Amino acid sequence: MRKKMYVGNALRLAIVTVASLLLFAGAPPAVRAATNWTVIVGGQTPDISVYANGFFPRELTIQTGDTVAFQFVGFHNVSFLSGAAPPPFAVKSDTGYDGNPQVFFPAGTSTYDGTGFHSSGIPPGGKPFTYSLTFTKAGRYEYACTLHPGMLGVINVVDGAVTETPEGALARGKAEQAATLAAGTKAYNNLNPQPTGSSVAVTIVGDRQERYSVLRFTHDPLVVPVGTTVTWSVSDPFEVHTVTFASGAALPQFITPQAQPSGPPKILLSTAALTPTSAKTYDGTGWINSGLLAAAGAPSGAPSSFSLTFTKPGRYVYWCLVHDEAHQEGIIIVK
Ligand SMILES: [Cu+2]
Repeated sequence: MRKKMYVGNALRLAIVTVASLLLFAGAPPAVRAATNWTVIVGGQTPDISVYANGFFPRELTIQTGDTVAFQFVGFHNVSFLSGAAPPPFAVKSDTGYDGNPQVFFPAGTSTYDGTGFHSSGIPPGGKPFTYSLTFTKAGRYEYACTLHPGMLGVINVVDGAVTETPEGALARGKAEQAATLAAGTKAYNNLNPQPTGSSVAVTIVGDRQERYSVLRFTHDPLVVPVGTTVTWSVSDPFEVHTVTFASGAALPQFITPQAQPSGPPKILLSTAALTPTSAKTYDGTGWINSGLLAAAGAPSGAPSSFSLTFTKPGRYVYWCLVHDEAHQEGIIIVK
């Protein structure tokens, strides 16, 4: 009797279990697995003439608990400021200016609930770099690259279902990045200023909406008569630049990490690059430097233009000391 009852209970349990499986077979799972998404950080043309200062896709909607892998292409950071002001790029030191550790080094945990300062820091050189952050609370989160003012992205985190797939979002990001690089390339191809009378204006361009910077001065060598005054102006919202005639001298390295007895290295900024010279004319000799130039209204407060008058025929090469590794080099032929 006792044994029979046991068998009967087991049978009932089996029937209930099968019935439950049939009942739930067509329904969605109650708990969705956390999903990984990709955002591309930056981008560049093969010759680095055009630099993408954007997050691709610009805006992404994910579900609470999902992780975003920020995949770096270039010199940027990913910073979630939670409403705080972006940290300045440079801080004053005893010897000059240092790069701000808050801009250069990682900060915060690997989860984000809409509060605190979380940053990737800059990518370590020479290898692919990905920064991953898991979003634990619903909300609309703006984030920034604090190296490039105005380089912004948005992660929307929702508790409900999302319609886009990670593959779809990545394809959208790649298409946005391609459009940015195409717009920048078009701008670069049009950089051929012509002298008007005894002056010529060279504009260093970038575009906040299209999210590019052109890391060149002119597309072709600039040809001017002796006595011409060239005025360089920065209208690129993202970058700082210099106009530097070294007359054959070695170019200083703009950023030099200096190891410390403990903790992270100091980030030394080149005093030679930061310091403007006073000469107003150039005859092919000596060190001429604009110091940092930035678009009007940029957070650095740097001047936006620099002028130089060419007094002797010759072929002169000049550089931006911030972007010389990206080959930001210009040529002026004075006849
Ligand atoms: Cu530059």
